Amino acid sequence: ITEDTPPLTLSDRSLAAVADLIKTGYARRIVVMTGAGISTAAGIPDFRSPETGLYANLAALNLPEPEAVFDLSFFQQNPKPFYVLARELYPGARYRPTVSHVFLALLARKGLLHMLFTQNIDCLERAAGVPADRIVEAHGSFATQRCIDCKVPFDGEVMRAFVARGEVPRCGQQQGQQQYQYQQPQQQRDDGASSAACGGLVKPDIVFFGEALPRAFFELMDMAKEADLILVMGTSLQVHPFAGLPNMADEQVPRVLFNLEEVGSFGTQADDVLVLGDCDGGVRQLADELGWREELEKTWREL
Ligand code: CNA
Repeated sequence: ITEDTPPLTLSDRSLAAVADLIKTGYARRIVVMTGAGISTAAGIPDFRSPETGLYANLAALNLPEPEAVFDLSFFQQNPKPFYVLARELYPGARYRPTVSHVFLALLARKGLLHMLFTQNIDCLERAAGVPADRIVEAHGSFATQRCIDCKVPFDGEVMRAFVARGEVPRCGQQQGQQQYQYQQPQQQRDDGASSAACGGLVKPDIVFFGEALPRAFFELMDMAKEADLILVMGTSLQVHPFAGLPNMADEQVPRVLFNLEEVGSFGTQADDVLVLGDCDGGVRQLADELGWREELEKTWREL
């Protein structure tokens, strides 16, 4: 810290000082940015942790490179590896929200969550009780799906059954029939897509490499500038444009990183607090400082 460093708004770089900002009402518009690291404790591997990450596990699928599983042109040629992964990650009974997810739901319940930007596609924030209008799923999610050719949406329950069987759904298989049955296109929708089944591959609305992020991300990203406290949890901050979000607010705005490792520009600003370790542990410490620990554990247990 030099003479040029802007004035501190935290009394020191500790979770106790962060909790004070919240308890005194200074921090009321908390913006949170999350990644795969908040779901690893739920049993969902992240991408990049060596050995345990998804990319490490994909070796068995003989991909040209692990990232190919989220590459649209590869998917068009061979959608199977993606559906192996989809079966693993699919939201439902298998995975339960973590303490970190529940902490976010508490922030929302207390009217302190300005916006949650998540890169995760597992929908565990919703499952923990964060209201949908407080979440921007920056990389999409498994919540909806459509044909990659004609863009016609595909039924969620039929999709779930396909994924559970490890099969690749095609446009027109809404009834779950094994063979796609061709129907003549009947009419064009407003967006130019045909309303009839075309037999194209169906893909969940998660963002593949080279695909545009959802419109909501661009419409709502400026909310990061309105933050009076930023929490970043469980992300390597390697994927852009998401990785730029923690740098959008004014430099005086305190930022807290809950992560196994140091990432992005964390540590360069006077009010950066680095909580290195597993994020559930860090979140429990913050909950202790806030006097919310009992409520956090009870809400998590009773989910
Ligand atoms: P990433 O690049 O795999 O990085 C994860 C980060 O979290 C790393 O820095 C880890 O050190 C850290 N980490 C892992 N476990 C913990 C833990 N228990 N506590 C604290 N930190 C931990 O993942 P990102 O989210 O940064 O990358 C962006 C990709 C990953 C997005 O496009 C996601 O869609 C995608 N992804 C999502 C999921 C999911 O939805 N759960 C799972 C795997 C990958």
